[in-house]
Amino acid sequence: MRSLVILLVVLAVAFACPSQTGFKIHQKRSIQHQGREDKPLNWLEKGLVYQIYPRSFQDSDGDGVGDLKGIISRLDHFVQLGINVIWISPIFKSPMADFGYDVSDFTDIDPIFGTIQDFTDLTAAAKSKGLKLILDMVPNHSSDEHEWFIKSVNRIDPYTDYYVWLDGDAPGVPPTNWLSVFGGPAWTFNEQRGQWYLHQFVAKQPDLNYRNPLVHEEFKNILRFWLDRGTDGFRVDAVPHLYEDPAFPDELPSGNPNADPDQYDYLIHDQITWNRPETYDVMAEFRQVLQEYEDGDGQHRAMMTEAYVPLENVIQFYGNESFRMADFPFNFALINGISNCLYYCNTTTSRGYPYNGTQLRDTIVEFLDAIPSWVGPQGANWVLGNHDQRRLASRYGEALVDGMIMVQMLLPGTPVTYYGEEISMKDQFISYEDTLDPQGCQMGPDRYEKFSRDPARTPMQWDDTFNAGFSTAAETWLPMGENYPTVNVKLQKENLVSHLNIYRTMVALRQEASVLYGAYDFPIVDADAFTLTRIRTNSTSYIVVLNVGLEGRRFNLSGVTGIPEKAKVVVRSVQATSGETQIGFTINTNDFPVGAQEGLVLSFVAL
Ligand SMILES: *[C@@H]1O[C@H](CO)[C@@H](O)[C@H](O)[C@H]1NC(C)=O
Ligand SMILES: *[C@@H]1O[C@H](CO)[C@@H](O)[C@H](O)[C@H]1NC(C)=O
Ligand SMILES: *[C@@H]1O[C@H](CO)[C@@H](O)[C@H](O)[C@H]1NC(C)=O
Ligand SMILES: *[C@@H]1O[C@H](CO)[C@@H](O)[C@H](O)[C@H]1NC(C)=O
Ligand SMILES: *[C@@H]1O[C@H](CO)[C@@H](O)[C@H](O)[C@H]1NC(C)=O
Ligand SMILES: CC(=O)N[C@H]1CO[C@H](CO)[C@@H](O)[C@@H]1O
Ligand SMILES: [Ca+2]
Ligand SMILES: [Ca+2]
Repeated sequence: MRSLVILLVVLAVAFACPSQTGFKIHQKRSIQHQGREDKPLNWLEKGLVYQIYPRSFQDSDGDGVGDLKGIISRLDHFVQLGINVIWISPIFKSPMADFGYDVSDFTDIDPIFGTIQDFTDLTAAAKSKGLKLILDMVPNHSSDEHEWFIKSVNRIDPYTDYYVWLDGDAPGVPPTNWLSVFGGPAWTFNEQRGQWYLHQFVAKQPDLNYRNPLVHEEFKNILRFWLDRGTDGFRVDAVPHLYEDPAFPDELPSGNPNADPDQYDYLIHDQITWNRPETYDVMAEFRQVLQEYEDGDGQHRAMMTEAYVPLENVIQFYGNESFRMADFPFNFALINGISNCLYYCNTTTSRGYPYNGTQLRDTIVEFLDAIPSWVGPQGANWVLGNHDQRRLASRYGEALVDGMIMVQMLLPGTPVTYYGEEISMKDQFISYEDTLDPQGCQMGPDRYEKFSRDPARTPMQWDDTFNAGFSTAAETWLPMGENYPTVNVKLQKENLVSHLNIYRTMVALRQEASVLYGAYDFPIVDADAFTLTRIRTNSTSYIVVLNVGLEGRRFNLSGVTGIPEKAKVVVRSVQATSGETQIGFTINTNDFPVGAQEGLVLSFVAL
């Protein structure tokens, strides 16, 4: 009864929104979708995307910062885990005011990461190992040290209008009340030009002017530059911030009691500085560039868009049936919680907490049901963490990590892994003195902990030697995670019962026909239980049984469509201790135990 009430609330919210092209909520929530086996899946639909934060992956030259040569030396990690797509956060030339998200030359590699030659070596090495490479494109802004900006300050054409410049209302008064995402005004006065420039992020990240068609051409050429050098696609950053209302109105207060007047959440941004409809046109232009290359050699090129916007707007990034735009817009539902949580709208909820079973199911179903039928469930994607969020193990608690990975890997659609998730790395406490993230620094010593993204960006923990094998430097750019002597790749490889081995098994299961194409359903769900089946008749099929509760319980799956009386345990969470559910055992599906916060994957030939 309780869950019925939630269902009605969810539907009411969904129906209250204007209906959009391609956006549809099915009335019926119990699903038995069948993937289409007649439609071959491309490498992204079949694959798994792994996000590398390059400063923290592997340092090759002992300066304490990760680099491209370091990544090359670690490519076998992906091969061993069965990962086929790597996405690297920005590696372009940058003064590093926002650690690479402030680009001063979009067609060069920052010396801290290496050279164009290193990049060429990386693409060649990746290709030889069957890995696809995705670059992170940052179209909303450049660095203030970019040549375009310097020329724009000096009104040198054609750069004069490459950025968003305005006169103030009065001397010292910015043109609008707009706030930067990282806090403080979104406008900075430039003495030389005698005007204010817009920056939706830090002052060193001036917003490019997308009302100027030349800016579009510049960016399309940048995409071509990297496609010519073997890049397989792009992840496009901060998309909802591309356009601003051309009338430049002030924004209204949100009334959010948790936001100070200098904090982004203090104002409502929708349709003014954020989430404007023109954004989709730019993404369509970007897709056309990818299509040029795809038409040239028949190889798929991928585009993933980053947009923390309401679901109905997220879905529009798929485009329409005659023009597929993004391969997928990132689905942050498993980070943000259910429904329409706006960008940083509620830091408490967006930083997440363990779900109950019904909530978890509703969150997943909401996204799957919103995907247009011409895309199909294989066009979904599931993000559990990234460099802007608390790590999975810190958000859900370590005990739930394996269960969440099981769910992520068996859902239809592409899993996205943030580096370190495969070994369950945790957030590392970092003092204010050691804090580097502008989002943390901007907030000062009393508030930085809530905002700093540094804790989730500490170096990859490879082994138990000095600096976890990440670097030989006396000091790494961010401190190492303290738990690296016990939480690292090497130990978890050696230990049969480990997060890494569960991760690897799950990646392999994802390649089974029942998981790529089978029907999915959530047969038993309540406050403490979540189950997901992937069933293909007469084939090896799977069920994840996840107990999100704090006490052990027994399950009875008799009556669940397709499940026979006996099934085999193929994976279980590291903390599992029951003698009844050891890996490889055959169990009776009508009565078996699952411990607190434990996940179990059973295999069977579906009836
Ligand atoms: C599909 O999207 C493209 C690109 O945005 C647009 O040009 C086209 O008109 C759309 N087609 C339909 C049928 O809506
Ligand atoms: C944010 O979420 C938390 C947890 O659900 C809630 O207690 C708080 O009131 C919310 N804050 C706002 C401003 O909605
Ligand atoms: C699950 O959590 C939601 C949100 O906190 C709550 O409204 C709901 O009652 C819970 N459901 C159950 C079955 O406990
Ligand atoms: C499954 O196998 C049975 C027995 O061999 C056969 O009768 C049935 O047609 C098969 N079903 C499918 C969907 O292949
Ligand atoms: C499992 O459920 C079925 C009905 O769905 C019931 O007949 C059976 O007794 C149950 N088994 C156990 C061991 O509880
Ligand atoms: C997840 C992500 O990539 N977030 C980025 C969004 O854009 C801002 C500004 O470029 C970055 O600071 C974030 O890291
Ligand atoms: Ca280095
Ligand atoms: Ca913008």
